[in-house]
Amino acid sequence: MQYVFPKDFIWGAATAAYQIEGAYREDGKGENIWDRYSHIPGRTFEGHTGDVACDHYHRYEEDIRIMKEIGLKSYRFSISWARIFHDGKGTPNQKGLDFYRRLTEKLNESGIKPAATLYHWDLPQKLQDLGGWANRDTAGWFADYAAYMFEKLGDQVPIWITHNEPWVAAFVGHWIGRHAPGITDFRTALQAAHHLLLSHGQAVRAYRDMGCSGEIGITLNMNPVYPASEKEDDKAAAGMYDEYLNRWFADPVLKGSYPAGLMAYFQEMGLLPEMDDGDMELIHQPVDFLGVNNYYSSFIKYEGSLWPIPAAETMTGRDRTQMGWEIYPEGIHDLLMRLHRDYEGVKILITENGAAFNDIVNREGNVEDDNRLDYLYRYLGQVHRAISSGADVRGYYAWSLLDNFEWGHGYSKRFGLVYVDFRTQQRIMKKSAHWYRDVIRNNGF
Ligand code: IFM
Repeated sequence: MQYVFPKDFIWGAATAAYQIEGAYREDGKGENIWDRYSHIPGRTFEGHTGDVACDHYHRYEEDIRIMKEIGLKSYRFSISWARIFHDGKGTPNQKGLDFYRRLTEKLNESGIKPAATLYHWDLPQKLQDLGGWANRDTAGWFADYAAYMFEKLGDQVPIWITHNEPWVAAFVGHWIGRHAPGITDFRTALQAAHHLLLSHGQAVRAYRDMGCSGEIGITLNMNPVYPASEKEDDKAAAGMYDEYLNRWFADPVLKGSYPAGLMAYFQEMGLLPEMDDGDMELIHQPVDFLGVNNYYSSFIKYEGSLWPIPAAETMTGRDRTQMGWEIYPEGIHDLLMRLHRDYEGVKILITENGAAFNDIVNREGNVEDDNRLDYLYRYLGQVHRAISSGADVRGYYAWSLLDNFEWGHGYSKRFGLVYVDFRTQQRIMKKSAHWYRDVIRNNGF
């Protein structure tokens, strides 16, 4: 074998509530911002919604059987806040909680470690009506919900993730407007980003105060950032883009401050978010790990006119996945080494990595997704290379276990190791899932 991974390496796969659960108004679940947004005509591909998705809410037992067949050591899923608190706060919904207890108990019985994300973009709509993440109170309501989950599921869940990709929640949801709640205001996005970070800190503090015995961290979407050319403008733009995409979240969590360059720039532009004394200390709680989601790399050119960040991603001509994301496996190596260098001692879980391709079921009823298998093979090879060079990577979760609702793209992009026929809900393990099963069995490939 060429690549042997460390003993006890966590091999997993990931999903998120809105993308797979369906049952969107069952058993007392409240409306969330993705329920609302996906029902607005024109917001998602062909009007797709997560109303049914993979129907995982009813089929979780079958899905756990598949996880067992693949041999997953851990399963990363997210909890739907509005299933637990219909209005985001107030009286908890027992039936919603029961679902996650059934799920996590079954996972543990099956020898699969649950890794629960508390927020994967599905804010209860009632809280959005009160200002959503732009409202500072939302951070406190999130911490209350988090503490409730720690109390009720702490005995079943050893790995907790406060937020998934707060950059996307803040900037794609509140500036670019291509995700719920569909706002297009940069100042609101920066304020939302600050409150997302604050809510992370408050939840971690609650976890510690409650004396919970598991591990807690946050998951960030991170790309290695390279200048598109040797030009000074491009180099400066790449530095700024790195502060925006990676460091705006990683620095406050791991170092207790926002990156200085972009802080000064936002100050000059009059864009700084409102913050209170003590916020940065609160955000800077010791975490047990940093969750890293990486799919591609950013090659940045200076773009004078692109307000407010005068930097833009550019293409380099490499092969692309169905998302249009260029395949550059060395990027994940560079990213992991950079995190190892810049955030000393950081323990990393790769909480997402994977690829969308146009899968088809062949005459034999199989899905021969060699392109995805190749992608995973090459990226995992580079993860191994980073580990060999000292990066402290403890686990890897493929995105995704199942084909699912890919946000604005609806069901048109398939990321799963397992194919889902959305008309019949039939599941088929793809060739990549069979390969991944062998990787897990051998702890390498
Ligand atoms: O599907 C998403 C997931 O919800 C968050 N990270 C990126 C994935 C692929 O776009």
